[in-house]
Parts: sequence; structure tokens; C-alpha cells
Amino acid sequence: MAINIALAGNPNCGKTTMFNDLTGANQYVGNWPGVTVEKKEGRYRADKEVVITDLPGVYSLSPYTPEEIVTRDYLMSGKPDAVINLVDATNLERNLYLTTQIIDLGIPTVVALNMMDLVEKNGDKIDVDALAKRLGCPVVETSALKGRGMEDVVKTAIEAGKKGTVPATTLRFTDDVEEALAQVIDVAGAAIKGRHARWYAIKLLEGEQLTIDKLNLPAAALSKIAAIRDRLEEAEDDDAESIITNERYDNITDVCDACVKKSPKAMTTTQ
Ligand code: BGO
Repeated sequence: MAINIALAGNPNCGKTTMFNDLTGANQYVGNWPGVTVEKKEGRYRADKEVVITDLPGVYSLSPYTPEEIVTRDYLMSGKPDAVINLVDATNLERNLYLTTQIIDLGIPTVVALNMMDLVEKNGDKIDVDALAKRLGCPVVETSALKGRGMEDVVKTAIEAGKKGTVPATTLRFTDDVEEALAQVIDVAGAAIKGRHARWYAIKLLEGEQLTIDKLNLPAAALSKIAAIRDRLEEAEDDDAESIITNERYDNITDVCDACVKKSPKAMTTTQ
């Protein structure tokens, strides 16, 4: 049976390079239905049962650009068995913003720590085991340019996809936000049951119109969720979307502080 693996990541993280290395000449390029966003699909050259879809490069899963909508819809379509989230390891802090959102989707995820050749060249160190523990999903070192780690990352993704292993929710928000999310899950009930429950709860708490329209919740549930949002916003003196964005960045800073060691050479040259 075919296994579907999606490649997702920020622009310039090396997705095209990895996609080309994995699929060789077995590629099909078209457009996503209804939009002029390029769709690239190919068969893994070492196992033709594995179909690889290269998603458009995005910085976030907000629904503001066609690329973000295509990426998000595909990841939530139930089609991919697993996602390989490429991150540019020389720019971990910026790239992990998307990673925290992909993890919240609740689909089998493997982080490909790409451009490791450059990290090593710079003399920086990343504690890969600690990073995997913090993110709650496997992390594989790769260099798409040098073809390093390619088999390992696909093998890890196939395994995660076959077992249906979703990321552990080790990246928590503050207690106030987690409590609000639990209340939203309670109110929304069966409408958001399943693997995407946490993602939907976050979007409902943020008040994202696209998700509100999609879920078609009864008016009474929507007003209870609005009350939960109001209480949180009042307690934190900020809007819900900013609260969640800021907490993602706080988590990312903690993760990078714990897992990345910049070379002393690099630190003196940037001062
Ligand atoms: C140019 N290591 C290194 N060192 N570079 C990598 C790696 C890696 O693991 N992976 C990718 N790159 P895309 P998106 C380039 O094109 O795959 C490089 O947007 C150049 N081009 O070679 O396109 C890759 O699909 C001139 O670099 O990323 C590419 O995600 C000078 O990262 C760039 C220097 O990769 C983006 C680099 C004319």
C-alpha cells in the first residue's frame, strides 16, 4: 500500500533540494486545484510505494496566503501518513515557529534538521536528542545538498506514518492558556474530536474565522468559547492570537537555549 509523505518547511530551508534527491526523475509538477501554487509530487527512488509531496514553503500555518492555505489544508486532509518538517538548522529559532504549529496538528511528524553541514562548518553544536525530547517527535540530521541523512529521514517518517505516532505534547503553553484550551475542547465536544483537537481548540481560542466557519458550531457553543477568550484576554491584557504567538516564541527561546550551543568564534564576530 502506498505511503504518503509530505515535505513542509520555510522558504529556502532546502525542500526542493531534498525533494529532488529523494525522487530523482520520478516527479510530477502541476498546480494545486483552484490556485496558481505549484504542486510537486514524486515517488521515492528507493521505494516506489512511497509518494512524496513537496508543499509550498511557508513561515506559518495562518490562512493569509494561498501557500499557507494549501499547506495547511493538505496537512489536515488525512492524505499524508507523515510529514517531514525541514528546518534550516543554521536558523533554528526562526524555523521552529512553523514546527510548533505542525506539532499541534497532531499528525506523525519528523523534523529534518537540514543544513547540518553548515552548522558543523560554523562550529555550532545542536543537541539532537534533547531537541527531539523537547519537541516530542523524532529529529534527524540532514544535509540535502550533500545527500546526508536522506534514507534515515524517510525511514523514520515511514515508521512514524505506519505506526501513526503523533508528537507528544511536550511543548505546553502557560497554565492559563492550557486551561482555556481544555475548556474550549470541552465546549466544542465531538465537533473537534480526533487527532486535530488541539489545533482546532487553539484556532477557536484565537477566534480564527476560517476555523469557526469550517466547524459550524452551534451559536451557544460559540458564545461560550467567546467568553473563554474574553476571560483569557482580560487576564493577560492582550488579544488571544498575540498571547499564543508570544508563548510559541517563549517556548522556542527555551528550546534553543537548551539545545543550541553557538561556537565562541561566531559569538565574538557578531558582537
Ligand atoms: C542555492 N546544506 C547547504 N549547505 N545548502 C543547502 C542544503 C544543505 O543541507 N539544502 C539546501 N541547500 P532550496 P527551498 C544557492 O540555490 O532547496 C541550499 O526554498 C545558490 N543558488 O542549494 O531551493 C540549496 O526549496 C547560489 O542554495 O530551498 C539552495 O526550501 C549560492 O539552500 C538553498 C548559494 O535550497 C535553498 C546557494 C544559485
